[in-house]
Order: sequence, then C-alpha cells, then structure tokens
Amino acid sequence: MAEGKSYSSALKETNRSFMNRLKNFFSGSDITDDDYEELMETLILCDVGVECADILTDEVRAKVEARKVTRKDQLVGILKETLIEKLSQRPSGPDFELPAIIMAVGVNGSGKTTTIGKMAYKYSQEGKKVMVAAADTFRAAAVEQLASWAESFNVPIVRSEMGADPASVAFDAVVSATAKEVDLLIVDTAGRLQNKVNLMQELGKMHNVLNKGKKEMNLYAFITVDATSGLNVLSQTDAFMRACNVNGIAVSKLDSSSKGGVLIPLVMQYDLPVWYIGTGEKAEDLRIFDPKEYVEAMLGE
Ligand SMILES: Nc1nc2c(ncn2[C@@H]2O[C@H](COP(=O)(O)OP(=O)(O)OP(=O)(O)O)[C@@H](O)[C@H]2O)c(=O)[nH]1
Ligand SMILES: [Mg+2]
Repeated sequence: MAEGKSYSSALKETNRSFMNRLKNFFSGSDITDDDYEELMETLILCDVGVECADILTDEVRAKVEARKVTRKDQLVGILKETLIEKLSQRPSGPDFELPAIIMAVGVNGSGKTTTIGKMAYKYSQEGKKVMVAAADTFRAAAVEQLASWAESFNVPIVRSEMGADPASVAFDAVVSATAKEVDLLIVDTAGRLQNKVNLMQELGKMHNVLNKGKKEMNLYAFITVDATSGLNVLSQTDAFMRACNVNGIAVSKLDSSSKGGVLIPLVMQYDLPVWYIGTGEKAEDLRIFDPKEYVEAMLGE
C-alpha cells in the first residue's frame, strides 16, 4: 500500500503558524504572565477554541508551578506533553468491528465521498470485501465521483437513478451486502446543512432502514468535518449527533489548513473517537488518528 502524505507534511502550515507565534518561547528568559496570554492567544488562533485554550493554558501553568520551571523555552515541551495527555484520555482511531455498515454524514463539501474512496482503498488493500453505496441521489456528479473511486479499486457499487429516495438506495445496498457477505459496506449520503430540518430527518430515516436490514452486520455512522472550517465543525458535530447515531469523526483537509488545532476541541469536548484524518486528495492520504503523532507534527518532535 502506498504511503500517502504524512502527519508532518500535512501539518506543515499549522506547525509554521504555531511556531511563528511562539517565537519568543525559544529564548531562555524568565516566564512571565504575558507568556500565558500569548500561549492562550496562539491556541485560539489555531482554532483550539477559547474554552479548551483556557483549560490547556491553566494546565501548563499548573505544571510550570509544580515543577518550579522558570525558563520560557521549556513551555513548548510542557504544552506538548499536556496536549498529548489530554488527547490520549479518549480512545482514538477507528473502533468499528467488521462486518460493518458505515454511513457517512456531514455538511456539503466536507470530504465524505473522498474519505469513503480512501477507506474503500484501505480496506480492500487489506483484503476485506468492500462495497459502497451512492445514497447521494441529489447530484449526478456525486454518484459518478463515488463510482470512479470504486472502479479504480474494483469495489462494487450500489447506485440508483437521480432523485430516487436515498433510503431506498440504502435498503438495496444492505440487501446486496448481506447476500454477498461483504465485510464492509460504506454508504455515501448527500451533504446537507445542519439547519435543514427535513434533510437531517432523512438521515435518521436512512439510519433506521440500515438498522432494520443489517442482520449480523454492525451499524455505524461517522461525520466528516473539514479542518479548514474552523470551530464550525463543533456545531456541525452537535447537529449530526442529534440526527443519527454518530460513532466517529473523520477530519479532512488537514493539509489545507494553517490552523489545524480543531482536532483538540473535537477530542476534548465530544465523547467520540476521531477515526481518521485526511492528509491530501489521493487514495492513500488517509491516516488513523494518533494523538502523539498529531501533536508532534504540530509542535515539532
Ligand atoms: N487537500 C485535501 N482535499 C480534500 C481532502 N478530502 C477531500 N478533499 C477535497 O475536498 C473536495 C470535496 O470533497 P468531497 O469528498 O467531494 O466532499 P463531500 O463531502 O462528498 O461533498 P458533497 O457530496 O458535495 O457534500 C474535493 O475537491 C476533494 O478532493 C483532504 O484530506 N485533503
Ligand atoms: Mg459527496
């Protein structure tokens, strides 16, 4: 399997913006109150959010005081340690069990179809029997996009004509997946804004249809959020969690963001594991989320 873009190359821009702002922290002078303000501001500017930035800054300060650290250049190391600790308190990486049906949800353009394509590649490379379903019947291009990923990896696709009821496509897919005894069925859905009530309800209906037909397969849903959308991803996650039973998160486009800190509030505020991060547009640009690798790519090893 090709390697794909690494954490550090995907987070290059985030690393640069972080380090540019924390330049002062590399001098050996004494820590002052201003340094904590600067740390907090930097975290906020990298999309960590005020609430989490506050918690993290307080913890860094408590560690500094407890250890009687006085030099500024030790702050980044303590921040790194604190972040790894915090992000490791929750399970991370994909925790679904095969055979599985996984429904992809999220707002328009968040990276659902691409993430499904990458997953189809990953699991078929690992020798699993994968099937995808194009339950985005809203845009012809969306079906073609999924079909093109599926075709390149020889993965069967269940599709229907435009305008068909997405729940009926989901139903056909689950029947076919059960008959063919696939290990993994991934169901693509049309992007929707979280404030469109009818469209959000439609997701609940699809989830129910999959749940009724799943037999021995395990049913999951995951939300794909775009790292360049900043803290909006938090309200998106809230809304999709209410609409259907979300089990995990994929964060796409980390390579396109210079403020890739949004993983931090996602992990700290939600009881959901981050399954994957997207590090590029290619099939192999999907990484299992690993807090240590992520923090080291952001703050340097
Ligand atoms: N650089 C980069 N681009 C990505 C990544 N994931 C997705 N994209 C790009 O983002 C754009 C939108 O991705 P899609 O997968 O079509 O998003 P979607 O959520 O399926 O969109 P809708 O079906 O319209 O809601 C495409 O141009 C993708 O190539 C990533 O991890 N990195
Ligand atoms: Mg799509």
